[in-house]
Amino acid sequence: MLPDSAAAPERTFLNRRALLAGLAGGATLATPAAADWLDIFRSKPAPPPGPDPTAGLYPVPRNDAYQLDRPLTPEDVVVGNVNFYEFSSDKPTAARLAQRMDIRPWTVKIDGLVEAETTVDIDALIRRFALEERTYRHRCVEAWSIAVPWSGFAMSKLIEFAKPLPAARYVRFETFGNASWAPGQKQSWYPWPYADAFTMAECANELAFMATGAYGKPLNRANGSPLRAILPWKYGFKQPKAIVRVSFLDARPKGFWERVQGFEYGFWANVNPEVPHPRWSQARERDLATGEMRPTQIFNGYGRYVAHLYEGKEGERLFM
Ligand SMILES: Nc1nc2c(c(=O)[nH]1)N[C@H]1C(S)=C(S)[C@@H](COP(=O)(O)O)O[C@H]1N2
Ligand SMILES: [Mo]
Repeated sequence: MLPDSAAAPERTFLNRRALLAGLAGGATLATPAAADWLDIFRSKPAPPPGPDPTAGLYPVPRNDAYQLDRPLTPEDVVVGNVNFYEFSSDKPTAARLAQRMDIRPWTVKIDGLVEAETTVDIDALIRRFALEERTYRHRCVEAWSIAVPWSGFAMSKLIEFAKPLPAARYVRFETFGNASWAPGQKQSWYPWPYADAFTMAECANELAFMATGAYGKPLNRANGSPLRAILPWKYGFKQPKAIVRVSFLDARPKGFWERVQGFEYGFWANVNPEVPHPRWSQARERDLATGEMRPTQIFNGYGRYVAHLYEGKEGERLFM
């Protein structure tokens, strides 16, 4: 077994940077680390997942307001190739190892600037809201894209339920911390747990969504079951998976990737073909299923819903 001390943080981080610097346009957030490959051999088979207590709620009626300009990505591609650094930086490995997660019982803590802090059981939370299906485009900062039929509820309903105080300006969503499931969380140079945040206005936008399912069933663990944030006009790294905590804050927190590499990943992270990532162009995107290249659209094509949120903010690093 590779002791964690064998991977000195700085050294590994520098290696990773060096590898990335060598990748012209072949953009990934990081490169599979030796530890990931070791973990494949070490890992025990996942325990058989128990029946999901919300399975009977799906499929849910589709909300036709949000139409795609491309075919839905096949389910096996979306479930089998994921970014979930808690498990691995290699997409199929992460998808496989994520099946280890024990997602019941599961609670979500609501804290910070709210009338009363509370912890709510996920099944009670999911059953509070009428679930709907929405088909959304998803654009990863690594320049690949998918189109997914998510099930869930508007983020605004969760915010309403939480009863924030008027002083609340930002909402932060935090992923679980449990290194016994998630070997990536032993990589101490990452600022675990994964988290990211949005303004109250972004959360209130009609597009902002909490996914509890996809493809007509409960969300696969690999895609962030039992609860994941979706803001489809932003790069995918602004969508924490497997959420355990929702915090209402008066100061803007830094997200996971902003903390790892703030010169490359910022707070707003709105999809924009004209603002290149420091290491690659964002002008086009690769369909994760077919390899087809498409031009990337400003706000991932959702400008008519969200452009107004950023008026007057031109002085900020808006898009990365
Ligand atoms: N907890 C957690 N959430 C995460 C990530 C992660 O590594 N950990 N990756 C993000 C990134 S970069 C993207 S593109 C999307 C990917 O979602 P998918 O793997 O379900 O397609 O999840 C986001 N949410
Ligand atoms: Mo991403």
